[in-house]
Amino acid sequence: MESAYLDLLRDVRRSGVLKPTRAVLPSTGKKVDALSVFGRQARYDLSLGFPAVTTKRLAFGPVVHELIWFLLGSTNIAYLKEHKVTIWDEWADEEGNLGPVYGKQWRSWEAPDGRTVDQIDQVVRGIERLKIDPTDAMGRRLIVSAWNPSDIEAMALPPCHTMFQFSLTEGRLSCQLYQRSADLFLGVPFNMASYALLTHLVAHVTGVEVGEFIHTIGDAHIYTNHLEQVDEQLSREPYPPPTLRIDPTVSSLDGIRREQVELVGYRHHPALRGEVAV
Ligand code: THF
Repeated sequence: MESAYLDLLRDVRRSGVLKPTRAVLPSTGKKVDALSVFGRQARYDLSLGFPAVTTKRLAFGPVVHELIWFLLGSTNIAYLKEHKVTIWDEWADEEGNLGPVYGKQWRSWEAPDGRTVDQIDQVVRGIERLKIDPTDAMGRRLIVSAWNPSDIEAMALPPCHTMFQFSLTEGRLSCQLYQRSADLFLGVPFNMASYALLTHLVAHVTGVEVGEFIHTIGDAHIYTNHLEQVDEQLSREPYPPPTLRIDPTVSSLDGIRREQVELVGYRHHPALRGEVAV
């Protein structure tokens, strides 16, 4: 299941170009370099299992909470803090605000005339229409964009997951993400799980089966402070993937709770720690 991920990790480890970056390590305050390639794609067939990495421990709880937080439309880390999720702390200001990041753009993108657009709701309604009429105009327009050029400067960090598109084909829902920048060791296992979970949830509430998650990446990199961990990870043999269980009473993307989704049969190698570059 995770072989596409491991192949990409191995590819960048072997043939990435060493480049300086803008990011610093909080522990040293120094800039960190990365091995980097440009333009890659990995595919995961969600009908075969959930793409949680097994070659290290995936912190699935934080993945679920982060996605619930995006779906709440929130851009303040208060919800994450309440649930002891710290992954956005480094970017928040003193009040916990991140500016108009994912939650804002997904749920209430501001139009020039003052209306707001709920892109997630539009996608769900589009899929409902496609179930009735496969020729509906939404067929190739099931798109959510977090990249809002006029809001970028107000964001703590311009979105790494810039846009995603769903496709409903023969009753199966696939999702393709375009990620402009991907921290292969720390972020990508998280990101894969997050979008796979979102695809499962959207399929669940619209009553369709899951298809593929397709991860298209712009700059795919390994920070040099993660190289030892990556070598250890690449020496490990993956386990069979877990499956995802969603509480059958979940009927909407609004109000989903952490306990309503779980990984079943998640067998994994020990955790590998790494410091996040900010
Ligand atoms: N910046 C960088 N450099 N890498 C990223 O992955 C990243 N993100 C988000 C925004 N900027 C980024 C933040 N998401 C972790 C995971 C996701 C993050 C940030 C940090 C992390 O440290 N994960 C650890 C611990 C998880 C835990 O137990 O809480 C891990 O081992 O997975 C990409 O979306």
